[in-house]
Amino acid sequence: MPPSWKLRDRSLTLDRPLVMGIVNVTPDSFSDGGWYLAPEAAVGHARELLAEGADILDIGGESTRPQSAEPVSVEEELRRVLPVVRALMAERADVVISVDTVKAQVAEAVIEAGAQIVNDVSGLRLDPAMAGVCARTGAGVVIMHSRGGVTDMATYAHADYANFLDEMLDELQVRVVAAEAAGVERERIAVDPGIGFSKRPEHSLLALACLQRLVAWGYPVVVGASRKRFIGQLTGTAQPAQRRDGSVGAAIAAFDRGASVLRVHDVGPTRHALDVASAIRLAGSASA
Ligand code: HH2
Repeated sequence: MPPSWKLRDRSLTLDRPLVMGIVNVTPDSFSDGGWYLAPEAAVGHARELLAEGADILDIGGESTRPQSAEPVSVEEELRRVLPVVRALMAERADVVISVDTVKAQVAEAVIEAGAQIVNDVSGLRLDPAMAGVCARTGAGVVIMHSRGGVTDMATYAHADYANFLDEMLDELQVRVVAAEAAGVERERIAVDPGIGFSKRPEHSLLALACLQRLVAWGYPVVVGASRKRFIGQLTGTAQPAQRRDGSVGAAIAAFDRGASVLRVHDVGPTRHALDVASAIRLAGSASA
């Protein structure tokens, strides 16, 4: 039996890498803020990502953009996200939607509207009610490593480590243990090293280089390196939208080290690259 990830009312088979396409319904996201704030624009973008081969749509209404992330109220976040989720569910009930939020009330309402996954960049840390909502609804849960609050988690404010890998893995493990203690089933949990979150470029590189240590825990691993700052530094691209090719490189390196889900802006190119990389892996395992 291939491994799988249990979600609210279905499972995803992990026999090939999955692509999670990003739909930011925000005015201020670092790479595409404001482009898809109108519900029709976000739904149109989501349709394009599905046509390009997205397996999951990750819909978020609050940015963690470095330096300028503005906290958003529950009402405002729901006003941004719910119409998009409802319109997509009305069109295609089979679409797998993940809600990118740190707020339990937002997660609960969006699951009620049809989402399958809660993607919490705080690792269920910032809202004490979040783990309970995840446990009660039976949603799939992405537990990501970060430090600090929404306004500074994507900065270097908390990026001081004596031993980066050990500390990052220990802190993430604490969050996984807390989720399981609150009743979230192990089969519903995926983990994410949180590329760029409280991490300098060298930390992001190390998290990717040593991803196998996280993969070894046995949970599906989600990686979101798409268009992030370390890619800009490595490729000399100031504009996030210019970082597509570097992002595809990061996705392939993550897949090669065992990542199961790649969270990306550029779904089509990533899908093609992953199809080739996974065919090469399959051919290798068939001949072994
Ligand atoms: N990165 C961002 C947001 N959510 N979720 C997971 N699981 N992993 C990530 O690496 C991750 C995430 C930041 O990227 P983006 O959504 O493009 O930007 P913003 O936070 O500015 O909306």
